[in-house]
Amino acid sequence: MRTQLLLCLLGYVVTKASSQTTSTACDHKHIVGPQGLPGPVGPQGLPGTIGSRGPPGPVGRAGPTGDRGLLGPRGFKGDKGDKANTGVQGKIGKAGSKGDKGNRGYSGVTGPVGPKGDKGHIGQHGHKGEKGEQGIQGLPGVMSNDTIESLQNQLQDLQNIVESISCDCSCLHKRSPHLSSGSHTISFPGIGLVPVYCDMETDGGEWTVFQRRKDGSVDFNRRWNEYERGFGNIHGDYWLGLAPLHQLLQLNGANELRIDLKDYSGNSAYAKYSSFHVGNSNSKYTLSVSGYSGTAGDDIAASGNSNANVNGMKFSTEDQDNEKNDGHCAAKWKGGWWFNNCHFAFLNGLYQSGNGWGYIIWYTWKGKSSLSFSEMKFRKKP
Ligand SMILES: [Ca+2]
Repeated sequence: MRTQLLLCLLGYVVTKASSQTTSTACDHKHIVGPQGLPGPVGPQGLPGTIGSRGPPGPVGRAGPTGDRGLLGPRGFKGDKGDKANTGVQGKIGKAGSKGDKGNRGYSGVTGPVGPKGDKGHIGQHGHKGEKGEQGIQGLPGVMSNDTIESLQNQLQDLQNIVESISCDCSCLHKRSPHLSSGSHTISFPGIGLVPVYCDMETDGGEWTVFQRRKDGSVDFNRRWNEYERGFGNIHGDYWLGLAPLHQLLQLNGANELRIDLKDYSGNSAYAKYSSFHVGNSNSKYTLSVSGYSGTAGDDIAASGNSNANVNGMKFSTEDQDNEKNDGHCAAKWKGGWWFNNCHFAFLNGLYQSGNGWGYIIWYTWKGKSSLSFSEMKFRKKP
């Protein structure tokens, strides 16, 4: 049996090798051999073709927030905005200062004459001799409002005149504390109404200005009667007058004097005297002055200068020589002043830029170099 099997197998191998088809003595009949051993592993097959793309996966989770970007460039300027609505009205401002006193009103019209009284009744006719009864007296005419107003105005004028008689700027200031610098009219007994200028600001104010040189528009080479009564422009070059000056000083009793000066370069200086008086016309308006203080130097009452000290000197003009000079200072230097022999200060001199004794000078301050401004003023001593 085993032999048969081996023969068969051998046959098989032979046939297989010769690629001949079967037909051996072993493939028929009934001999079944044991199962053969598994063949050796075949060679590796070729790689398969690439399969088709699968479906997209699900969306992943959001990533973390990125860093903040850099500041972008400045944008273009925007268009002009529309006009805003009108604002709300502001609050009412503070009340203004009280205005100056108005001018005096015109006089009122005279009132109409009252109606005539009725005639008396005639007595009855018949009885001889009896006199008729006397008529009733007529009522007086009624005074119109215009008449009353006119009388009130006249009364006010009288009161103003009475109040302003010889009242200087100190006196006016005490009556009207808010009075500002400027001209005011004063009434003088025997002289009448005279305008004066009040300086209410310098050194405490209340100064009555009686001399000013500022532009040369007024000639100061004048005669005695003009210096006595005054001349010039109250707001410009100006001389109050020796007569009203004496009256005001006399009324005040004690006065002080202040003199303000300026040169042509704009420098200022002043001289102040704690005592100041001017006598009456009989004394030729003799000057009494003392108690200097200030920045200009003392050129009118310095005791060390016997020729230029004008304290106690009379006033002189081109037509009145009341000086101590053998010649005639006022005529020579062309202006009225309290000359001695002759002067150091001369504020009524020639208004002109120059150098010499005849100009407006204050020797201790600027020598004989002329000044562009001077103002002499007094006030009642406090
Ligand atoms: Ca003389």
